[in-house]
Amino acid sequence: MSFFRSVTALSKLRSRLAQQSTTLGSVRWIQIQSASDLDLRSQLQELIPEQQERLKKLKSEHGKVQLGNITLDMVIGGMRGMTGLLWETSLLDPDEGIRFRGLSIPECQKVLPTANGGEEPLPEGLLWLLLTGKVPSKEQVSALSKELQSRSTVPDHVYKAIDALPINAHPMTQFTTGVMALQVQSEFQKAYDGGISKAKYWEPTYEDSLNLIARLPIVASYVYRRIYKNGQIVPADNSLDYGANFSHMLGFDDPKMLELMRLYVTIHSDHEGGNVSAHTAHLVASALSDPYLSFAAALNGLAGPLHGLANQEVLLWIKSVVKERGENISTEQLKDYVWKTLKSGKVVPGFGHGVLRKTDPRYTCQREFALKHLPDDSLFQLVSKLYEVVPPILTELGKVKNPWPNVDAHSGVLLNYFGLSEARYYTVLFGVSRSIGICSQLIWDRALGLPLERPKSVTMEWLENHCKKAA
Ligand code: CMX
Repeated sequence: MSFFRSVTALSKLRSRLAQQSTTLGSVRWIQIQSASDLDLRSQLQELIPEQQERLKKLKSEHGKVQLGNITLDMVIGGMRGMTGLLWETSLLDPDEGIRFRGLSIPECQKVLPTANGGEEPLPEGLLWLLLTGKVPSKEQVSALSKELQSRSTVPDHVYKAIDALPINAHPMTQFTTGVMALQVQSEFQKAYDGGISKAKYWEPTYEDSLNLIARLPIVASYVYRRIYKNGQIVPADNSLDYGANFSHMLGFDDPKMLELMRLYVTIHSDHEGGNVSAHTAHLVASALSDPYLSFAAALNGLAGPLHGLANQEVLLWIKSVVKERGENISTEQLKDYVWKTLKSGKVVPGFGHGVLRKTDPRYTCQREFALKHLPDDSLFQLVSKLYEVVPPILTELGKVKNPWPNVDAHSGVLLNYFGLSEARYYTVLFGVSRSIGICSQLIWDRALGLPLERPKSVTMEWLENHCKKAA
């Protein structure tokens, strides 16, 4: 796209967004008028009463409106397709993919502030968007960057807790242990013990959430350097933004890797509320467990191979293909390898999804990044070949609802290209990113006063009897 055309497209998008209604669910632009415009917490403080009213009105006027029928298939089929959660920060369309506060990934790439000279969105900008529903200005994003830096001190006992684990403990186990150790400083727990009123729950939740988001890259990079770099720590560089500083602390300073990390953290942040990690955090927090406890629980779900661990599995699987058949594997040989995996009773990692029914736009934007920055990389070319080979085979199986690649099919080869080749570590990166979406929603959970989550369960006997009566 020419410079002129992209500027025109951007200004059209800006005016479309500006014309949208003034409710939180749609995006607004803000003119900076006072110092409080630069302060995220003050912005939230202003928004909360109007959103509380909005929810109250929905409940009182439409509380009995039906949202669909629950079938037996849904109950025994992992609640697929069952609408059962309120999640404000993002919404997933099966065909289009994720929208963060109404904005698709390409739209976020166009409107969210970037680093100087960079092209990818800054994760701080996405955090602002998810929390407020407004696209932040560059000044707001840089104020938030500084605020996160000011919150990023990790107490010594956290490192000691991680050090107590054997070096070969899975990186996700070490990371989650670090998060649990951070919990010692929970503001929410302190405020609750001190008898804080319900109406104020969101305030210590906000403090914990921002502290947690700020500290996670330090804990995560400590785990990486401990396991893979003989414990040699790279100190933070506070001249850098959130994503770039994370990459720097891991030990990667190539400007393209900094861009990749900004993009990576942004696109992995949130995927509506029903996925295992987001739903777990929301459920645990509904018992008024603080953000650290809730997020640690989410990480344990993310560490499962059908969810976040799939990014590790993809790179290990791709490397096993190369080890067995070489980088120049033919299309026919690749098909055989996919069939071999399936016939041994395993899934093809990185393909399929519980909700999506088309190629994941998080895959597509990583593919675009690869086409721009590493088009000749042999593993990227293998990933491209898999895009042709795997979907027809999964379709042929006849039972796979979505044969297309998901976010995890691509991330590993990008990280590997820039030298972050330790696949077992990849889910930790996903975890750091996920904190942005999960914590944003947890703040709204408390601000909106959402109740304890407690769905009804039934036994097989109950279902049999119910079906007999219904027949
Ligand atoms: N390879 C082989 N079989 C697959 C498959 C894949 N990639 N995707 C789905 N299937 C199978 C399922 O295992 C299931 O088989 P059974 O009926 O024998 O149990 C059948 O197809 C139907 O599954 P589905 O309804 O299409 O998919 P689900 O909603 O049950 O599961 C997911 C979704 C992601 C767990 C599944 O597609 C999968 O296992 N993919 C590979 C792992 C992966 O990439 N996970 C990451 C997802 C993204 C993320 O959360 O990070």
